Amino acid sequence: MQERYCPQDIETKWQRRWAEEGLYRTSEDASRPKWYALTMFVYPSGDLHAGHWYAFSPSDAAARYRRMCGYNVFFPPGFDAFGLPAENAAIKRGIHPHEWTYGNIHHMRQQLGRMGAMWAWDHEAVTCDPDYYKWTQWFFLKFYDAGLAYRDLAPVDWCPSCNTTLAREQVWGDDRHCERCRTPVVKKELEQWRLRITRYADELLNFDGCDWPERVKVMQANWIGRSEGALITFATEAGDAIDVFTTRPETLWGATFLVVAPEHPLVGRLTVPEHEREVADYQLAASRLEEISRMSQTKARTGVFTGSYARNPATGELMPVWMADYVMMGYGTGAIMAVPGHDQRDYDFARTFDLRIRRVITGPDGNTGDLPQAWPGSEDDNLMNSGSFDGTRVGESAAIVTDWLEASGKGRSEVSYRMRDWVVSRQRMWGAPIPIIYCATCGTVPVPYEDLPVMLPEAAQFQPTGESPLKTCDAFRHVRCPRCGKDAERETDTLDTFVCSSWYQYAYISPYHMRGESLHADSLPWDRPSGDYWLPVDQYTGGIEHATMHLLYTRFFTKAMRDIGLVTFDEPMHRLYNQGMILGPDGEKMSKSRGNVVNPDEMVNRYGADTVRGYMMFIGPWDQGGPWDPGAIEGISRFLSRVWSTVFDEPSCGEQFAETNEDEVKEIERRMHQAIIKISEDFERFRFNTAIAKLMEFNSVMTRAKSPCVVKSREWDQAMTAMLLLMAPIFPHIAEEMWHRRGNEESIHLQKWPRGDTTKARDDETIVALQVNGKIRDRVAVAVGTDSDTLERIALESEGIQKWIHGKHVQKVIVVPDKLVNVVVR
Ligand code: ANZ
Ligand code: ZN
Repeated sequence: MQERYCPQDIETKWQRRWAEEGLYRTSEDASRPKWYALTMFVYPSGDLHAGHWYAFSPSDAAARYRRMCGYNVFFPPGFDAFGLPAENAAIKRGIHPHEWTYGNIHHMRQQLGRMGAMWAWDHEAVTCDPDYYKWTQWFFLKFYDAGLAYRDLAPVDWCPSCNTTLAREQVWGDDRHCERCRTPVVKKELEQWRLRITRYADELLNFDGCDWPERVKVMQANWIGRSEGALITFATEAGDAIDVFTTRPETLWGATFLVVAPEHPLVGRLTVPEHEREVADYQLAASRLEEISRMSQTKARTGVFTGSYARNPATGELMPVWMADYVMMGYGTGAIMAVPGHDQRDYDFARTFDLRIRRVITGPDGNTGDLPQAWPGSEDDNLMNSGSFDGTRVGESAAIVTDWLEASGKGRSEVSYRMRDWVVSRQRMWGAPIPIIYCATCGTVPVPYEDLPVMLPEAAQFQPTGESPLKTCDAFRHVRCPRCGKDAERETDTLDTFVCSSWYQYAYISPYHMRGESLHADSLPWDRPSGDYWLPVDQYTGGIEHATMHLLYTRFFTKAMRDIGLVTFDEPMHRLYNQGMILGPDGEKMSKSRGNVVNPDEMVNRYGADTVRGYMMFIGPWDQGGPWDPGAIEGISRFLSRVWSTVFDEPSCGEQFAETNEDEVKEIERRMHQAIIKISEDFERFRFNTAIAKLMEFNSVMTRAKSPCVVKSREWDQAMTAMLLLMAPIFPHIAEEMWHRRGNEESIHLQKWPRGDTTKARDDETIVALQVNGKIRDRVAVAVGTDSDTLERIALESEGIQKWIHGKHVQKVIVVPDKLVNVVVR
């Protein structure tokens, strides 16, 4: 009698042995194809929660499967370790963010270890290590040298009472108040560093080489938001030019007023004295609103008249210039020509303020009457009230009108993008300092590559002053200008943490490459031959919440790196898979306030890591997520105990099974091949839940077949081996333990994935339905592939059929091989 399955003992034992033997240490091996399996790294919040397990354990199973299929697999871990929570914790507890972060990392490393994943720990990367962020800064300088980093004004959320910028998480409530002092937040323009992602807008819309979920591509395309249209210039009476971007240049004759954004640079010049007060009040109110609510279709239209007029270049009419918050400064030119007849937002605005509405597109039946609401028009309608363009089909009109605008110097065709250049400045302390120095004589001076990293100070004060501690840290701020040697100042903003995570897949290749060494412009952040071997990423797994920012930024980084000459490929990750979200037992998002958080540590203590892993993968299709089910985890636990006894317990049956039954062992072999084929397919498509269901079924088959004789057969032995191999990616510890107890020396994780044989997997008997005049009267078991003549004879001789055809005339017999025989009688 073997001992019972006790996960706690075997899991720590194997984790220790795997580490000692370096089982998951990874290195280049030209003899095997490589597989770079990347899972989105963690923020070191302090605790690994159920969501992390839900993301990582299936990623690990997929990586392990690849490894068994013969690939040299690279599956590195890391920490996305800069960011605001560390700074808040520092203020709250009076410790340095460094201390808080590294304490959490230490704890989470243990937790990640207990998962039993094949992490390549020798490649771990932590973004807040100086040997990591010196490269983040190096990238910034490379981008700066390539003209991809620049500084200009950009809006930030600003607390007028704390006198500081706020991160998105620090702005609370619908009234958008400061988290610290509750003062309403305003938008303010600050000098900010940006990366020129818009240079790649068109290329980023091309997803060749991305085997990615459709919805991620759609989300990125929407985020980039490419619109084709025209830029049209309107001259004001005072001689200023207002450019507008429109996607409907053909509606120019219907433009009856202009609207500029409250932040538009011309507002000051446009506003006549008697409107100044009103305009200023409106601008302040607008600065308190989020873009989302300004753009809302349902929000009541608000705005103020500036008192100025501009001339419509097509009709020559004077049009009033208004200012309203439904026009965004960040899109197009920040000014629009309002066409109330054909744009609903403009229509509502015109109705609210009693402005002119002119129809310039006919209706479906040539209708030209007044409009009860905006009429967008369709391709086959015609222009009207549009001078010499009357009667032009709407479908062709944009191109025709744009040509005319260009020929007459009133405008030109233009492509506009929703996406802006990426603002990377953060007025925060716990981030990579932007390596720039400002000198009164030399201006903006990049820190020389040799001087990297620009280190974060250890002595900064963390008082809730509302200012970045870097700003008040003189030792950090005061510096000599690298060009002229005079006193100068460092940039005190740090980089957005999305910059750190845009290149981490490259950092993993040779972590802390050139540790402690000084850098040069032509250094490379990884060891060249290693990069040539591993890059790019083959399979990326992670949450859909990163569909736009992170996944777009890392694509941008890769394209910029290619143009700088660092890599030769265009896309960072060939394949992407987005897992779903694990919910609390109540079906709601897990959260401390709801009290529905499942603590994976407790579950591991109780059931063992293999059960928790298996349970995570059994919940349902991985991309769908679902609620935690306390009952179902018991089910996985029982399954593992059952397999254990299938493998080790003595068969309990008596003498009647003294001889091996040929059919029985054939059945075992067949079921084994079926399991291998099905489970392999499931692994290819991340269908872990059905893979586990198949394992359960396979185990039941084996339990039923188990007899003293059968267990001595070669087929039984093979099937047991296959069972353990098939389990290994999902249940790495128990599979390893059973593997060794069965007398194997080498780790199961170094074995080859079993091969399924489709011929041997074929069921060799099938049930054929026997019918008389379409009604089933009998069933027989026959060999698969029995020919039609034989089937016909079997049917006619069967007792069940005989009864029904006795004394009748058989008209014809229809045979569908392997399925049915229908005897038609009269
Ligand atoms: C005249 C017009 C007539 C427009 C019409 C639409 C329909 P998309 O498709 O999203 O690119 N627009 C331009 N800049 C804007 C800004 N900064 N803030 C708010 N709205 C802006 O939208 C382009 C259209 O949105 C432009 O075309 C402009 O209105 C408006 F029957 O110009 B249109
Ligand atoms: Zn200088």
